Amino acid sequence: MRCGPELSIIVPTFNERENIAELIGRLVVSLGDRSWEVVFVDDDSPDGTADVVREHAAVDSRVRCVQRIGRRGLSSACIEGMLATTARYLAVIDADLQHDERLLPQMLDALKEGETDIVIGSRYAPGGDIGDWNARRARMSRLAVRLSRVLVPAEVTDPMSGFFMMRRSVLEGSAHRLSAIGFKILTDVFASFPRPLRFKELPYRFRVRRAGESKLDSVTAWDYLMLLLDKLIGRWIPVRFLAFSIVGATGVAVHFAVLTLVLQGLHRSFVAGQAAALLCAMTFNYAVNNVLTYRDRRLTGIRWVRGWASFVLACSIGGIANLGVSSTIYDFGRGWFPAAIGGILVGAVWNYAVTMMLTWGRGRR
Ligand SMILES: Nc1nc2c(ncn2[C@@H]2O[C@H](COP(=O)(O)OP(=O)(O)O)[C@@H](O)[C@H]2O)c(=O)[nH]1
Ligand SMILES: [Mg+2]
Repeated sequence: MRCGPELSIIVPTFNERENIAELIGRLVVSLGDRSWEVVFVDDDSPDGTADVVREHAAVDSRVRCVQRIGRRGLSSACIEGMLATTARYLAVIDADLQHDERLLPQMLDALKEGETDIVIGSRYAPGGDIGDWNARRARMSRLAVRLSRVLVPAEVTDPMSGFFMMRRSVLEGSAHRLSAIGFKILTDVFASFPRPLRFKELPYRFRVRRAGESKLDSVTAWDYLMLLLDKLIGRWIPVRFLAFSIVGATGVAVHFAVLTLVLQGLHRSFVAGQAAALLCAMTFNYAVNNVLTYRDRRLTGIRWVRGWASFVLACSIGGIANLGVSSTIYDFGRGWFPAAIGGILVGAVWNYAVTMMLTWGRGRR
C-alpha cells in the first residue's frame, strides 16, 4: 500500500527565511486536500532559513528540510531534494514566490492524464509574462534561451524555467547523467534524459520577488556555459578541467603584467620579478577558480586562506614537474616548443588533480 505523498515540491533556498511561511501558506491553499509534501533544500543559509523550515516541519509533517553544509548550487540542491523523496510526481519551485504556485494542481492533473512527462511553467508561452525585468536581464535571458537550443527542443518556449513538474521516471532516467551545474536544472533534465521528453507548457506571469535578494549574478551566465559545455563535451573532457585551464591561461597574462612592472617600473632583478609574478599569478588563479570553477564549493574566511596555502603549495610542485618534464623532452632534442607544451600539460593536469582534492576536496569545511 502506498502511504507516502503523491507529489513532492522541491524548493531550493538560500537566505529565504522571510518567504517560508508565506510559501507554505500558499501551497496549503492551492493544493487543498491533495497528497503532497514540500522539501526545502537549504545550503546552510546564514539567515537561518533551515531553522525556520524546521519550525514548520515540527508542526506539519508535509514540510521537510534538507540542509546541506559546505555546498552551494540551485540545480544540485533540487536534484538531491528529489532524491530524498518517494513521490510519483516531482515539482520544483522557487521560494521567493516569483512562480505562480496556483498552477501546481493543473500541472499535476496534466501529468496524471498520462500523455506528458514534464509540465513547464512558461513565461514565454502565449499568456505568460516575464514581469518587471530590466532590459539587460531580458536580453540575457533571450540569449540563454537561444543557446539552449542545442540541447532542448525548439518548441519549449521557456527552457530556462525554474518552475516545472515531472514524473519520477524522468528523474530515474536522467539522475546519473545530470550535470547538476548552476541554476538551470530544466535544461539539464532535457539534455540528460535518454529520449525526447513529452512536455506541456502552462503560461504564467513571473512575479516580483517577495522578500530577500536575488542570487543570480554574472557568474550564473558562466555556469550556464559550463552546463552547455558539460553536456556537449563533458564525456571526453571534464568541464572543470576546461575551466581550470582557461583560468590558468589568463593567469599567464597576470604573470607577464607583474613581471613587466617589477622589471621596468621598479627596476628590480629578474629573480625578484619572477617570484612576485609567480605569487601574484597563483593568487589570481586561486581566487578566480574559487569563484568560477569551484563556485559550488567556494571557500570563504579562514578556509580561503588555508585553501590559498594549499593551492600555492600544489602549484609550486606542479611547476617543478613542468620543469622536469619539459627539460627531459628538450634533452631528447625535440625542440623548445614541444618541450614547453609537454611541461605545461603535465603541470596543468597535476595542478588540477591535486588542487581538486587538496584545496576544494569534497567534505572539507
Ligand atoms: N539551495 C540553494 N538554493 C539557491 C541557491 N541559489 C539560489 N537558490 C534559490 O533558488 C531560487 C531562485 O533563486 P533567485 O535568487 O530567486 O533567482 P532569480 O529568481 O533568477 O533571481 C530561490 O528560492 C533561491 O533561494 C543555492 O546556491 N543553493
Ligand atoms: Mg527569484
